[in-house]
Amino acid sequence: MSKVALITGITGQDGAYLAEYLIKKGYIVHGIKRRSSMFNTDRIDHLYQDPHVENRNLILHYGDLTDSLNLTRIIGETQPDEIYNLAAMSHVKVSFDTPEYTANADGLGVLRILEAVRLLNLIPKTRIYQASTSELYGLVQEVPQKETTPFYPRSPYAVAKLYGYWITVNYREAYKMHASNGILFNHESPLRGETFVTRKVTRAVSRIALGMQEKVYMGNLSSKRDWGHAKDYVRAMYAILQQDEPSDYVIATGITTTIRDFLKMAFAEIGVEIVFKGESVKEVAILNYIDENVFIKRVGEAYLDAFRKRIGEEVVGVDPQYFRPTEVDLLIGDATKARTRLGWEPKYDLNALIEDMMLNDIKLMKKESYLRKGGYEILNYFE
Ligand code: NAP
Ligand code: G4F
Repeated sequence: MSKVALITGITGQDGAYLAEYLIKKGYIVHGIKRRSSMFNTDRIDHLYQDPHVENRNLILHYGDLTDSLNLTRIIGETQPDEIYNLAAMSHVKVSFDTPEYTANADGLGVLRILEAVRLLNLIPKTRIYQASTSELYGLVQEVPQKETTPFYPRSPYAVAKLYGYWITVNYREAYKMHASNGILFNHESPLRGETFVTRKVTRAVSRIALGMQEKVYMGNLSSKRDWGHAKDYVRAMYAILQQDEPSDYVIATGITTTIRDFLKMAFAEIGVEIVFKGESVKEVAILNYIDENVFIKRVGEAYLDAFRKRIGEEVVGVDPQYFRPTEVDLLIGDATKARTRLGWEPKYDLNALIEDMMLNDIKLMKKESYLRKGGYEILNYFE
């Protein structure tokens, strides 16, 4: 008999990697997807099976974390062995614009799932993973941050996730549920949403190299993040639910890097050196040097002449609209507990992560540029 997993947030970055990972392990995966006016299944299209196929291993259900009745029905119908609650309004800056919705989905949504499992008498069967976050540490009280470090959330997102964290602990203690928190530090990939900083950078650097964009405007360049690869982090989620006893785990690489250095590394990936000048909102990065062999290998000879002409020009600027009312300045995790108890180790370092993201975005942006040119040709044809 195959094990059954239910993933909320299956259309997101982590949901897509986790679904693929569990299907490879022989699971039947049910996923909850919000209704939207477009398909919005790009990240899992390669896993999708037509409803008429027999013995499907991926089944999607319409649902929403703000809808208790619907969550309870889906959990009752699917009778999952494992629930991975990954759905969330996951953008920290956007949570300042939509604080009530964020509290509802990211905070109360967790309660709805726990309570559904309890009311359906599924406690002996169903194990629950809650997607908790290093944002809980916020204004950090200890460096590096580990499971025992006190929390100090700094955004409506983090405050909502704090509720999610503690209600998971409470249901574990009150009802002996196998419910665990993964306190995951930032993890990225080619599937990362386009408005998170790493993907914004790898897309912009690719577009600048291809002549599709002149400059990218950023927010706080000095904050530091502990970035890993999402592929490594979904392995940890799975390992957490395979433990005999539920518990909470920090998942992190233990290395922290500024946004400024991430930008330098992304440009370096295509053989380009940038130099930062100025301070605060006047800070800019200038295109300083091109290693032409690397540029040709990574981007292509066809783009070199135009790019060479840009030496000495600004390619990065600062726009205060991307600043947050309260910032998390430094995150760096200590994943000793995960390493010792789960045997978890990340396979990707930051260079390998950036290489993976840059290769993907250069390819994607070339395709976008080609289609755009094709689009114009078609328009001209009809004129
Ligand atoms: P993501 O790419 O933003 O995906 C979020 C998923 O949640 C999407 O499938 C989204 O659906 C879905 N969703 C949002 N609101 C929903 C609602 N009300 N009802 C049902 N589904 C909803 O996020 P991610 O990077 O994969 O992260 C997964 C989880 O881990 C999130 O809970 C996030 O807060 C947490 N986390 C992430 C990181 C990280 O660095 N990536 C670190 C720590 C914790 P649509 O596709 O329809 O938008
Ligand atoms: O990429 P970010 O938007 O991620 P953030 O805020 O760290 O949150 C992500 O990681 C959390 C785990 O710690 C998750 F829980 C959460 O769901 C999400 O996945 O921003 C990272 C840093 C911030 O300090 C931000 O101020 O980058 C800084 N930044 C500078 N310029 C920018 C920008 N962030 C964004 N999104 N866009 C910018 O232009």
